[in-house]
Order: sequence, then structure tokens, then C-alpha cells
Amino acid sequence: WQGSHIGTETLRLVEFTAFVEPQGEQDPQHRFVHIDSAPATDSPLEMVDVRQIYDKFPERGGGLRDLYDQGPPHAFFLVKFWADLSFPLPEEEPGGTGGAFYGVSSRYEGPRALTLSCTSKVCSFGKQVVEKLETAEPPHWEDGRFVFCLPRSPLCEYLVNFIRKLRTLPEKPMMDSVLENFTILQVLRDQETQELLLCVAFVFEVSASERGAQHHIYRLGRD
Ligand code: G9O
Repeated sequence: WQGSHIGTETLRLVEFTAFVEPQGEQDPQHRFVHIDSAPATDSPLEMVDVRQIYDKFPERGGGLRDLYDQGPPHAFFLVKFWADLSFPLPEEEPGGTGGAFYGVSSRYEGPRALTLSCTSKVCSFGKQVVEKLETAEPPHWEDGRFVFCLPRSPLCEYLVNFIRKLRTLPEKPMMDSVLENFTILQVLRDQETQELLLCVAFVFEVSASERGAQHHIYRLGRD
């Protein structure tokens, strides 16, 4: 379970995709960001000191510092995404979504049947602006482990508007400078015991358009 994945012996991320589907669904889904279970390499993850990113998230009152203090430390990860924002959408009315569906689908697996809860905190300048609590579908048994799905969760209005505004900026450096102050923290727990199973911090840049969405995964540590 250790290695180049986001995961521990209890829970592992298998797929994470944030996407938009233009109205009508005749156009294919466009993925802003995507992680799948096939790691690019099998070498162990590089470590980033969690203290370096404390100020990008709320620290106290259930923020990153408190969470890390409580541990377990091997359940903490950082993902740097290069998001692909270059997708065509039909004319959009100001304030509307042009009928498009913005969503996120994720999948996890592990050896224990549990009720998986997922809290997402969207942060701007280190302060939480949106919090969303979701519960995964009841797990199903597949090839010797339990699979937990959170399919097609609609992105909140704040994120949809954020993505749409970001796309109107003329240059990648401008988008990247806005994204320096935008982060997301996800915490996955066993709903019954409240045991922390995974904590993933997301930071973003925009991908150079010809490269598509990319990501890099780090372990978070502290000496
Ligand atoms: C450059 C911006 C790309 C944004 C991709 C966002 C992907 C992460 C979404 C996970 C959080 C979902 C929580 C939510 O919808 N909150 O309301």
C-alpha cells in the first residue's frame, strides 16, 4: 500500500476526476484534473514538510496543523495539480453555466467494510470558503477488497464560478498567481469511529494547454 500511491493499509485512492460535461452530452467529458490508480513510477513518494503548507489551509479548529498533530502521519498527502482549463463550451450567459454539468467522481478501496465520509474544504488565502460533507455509496466487494465510490458529485457554485472566472484571464501566469491562493483539503474518515483514514491537500497551477492535466503526489511529513 505504501509506494507511489495516495493510500495506507486501510484506504487507498483509486480514481479522482473533476470534470465538466457540456450540455447535451454529445460532446465528451472534459477533465480538469485526474488521478488514476496506475502510478507513473513505483518509486516511493518524495516528502514535503507539512509546515511549509500550514498557511495555505486553516491551521486550528480542525485545520491542517491540528489534523496532522492528531495523525496518523502516514495518512497525509499533497497533490500538485496542473489543471487543464482549455475546453470549448457553448456561449455562456453571465452567471449561468451554459447548461454544463461540473462534477467530481472519486473511488477508493480498502480491506475493511466501513461507512466512508469525505469532508472537502475549499480555501482562499488559507481561509475556508466552502465546506462540503459527503458520504460514499455503501462499499461493494470486488476482487478481494471493498470499493467505495463518490460518483458525479456536483461541484459547488463557488468552484464552478471560480473555474469560469479563471478561464477569462488572458494568460497562464495570471491564472497561476490567482491559484497560488486557492487550495482544497479533503479528509476521509470512518464515519462511525471518526478515525482519520486519509488527508489530501490539493494545490494548483494551470497546465500549458498542449500538455493536458497533470499531477504530482507527495507524502506530507514533519521531523
Ligand atoms: C483550477 C481549478 C480546478 C478545480 C478542480 C477542483 C477539483 C476538486 C474538487 C473537490 C472538491 C469538491 C468539493 C465541492 O464541490 N465543494 O463544494
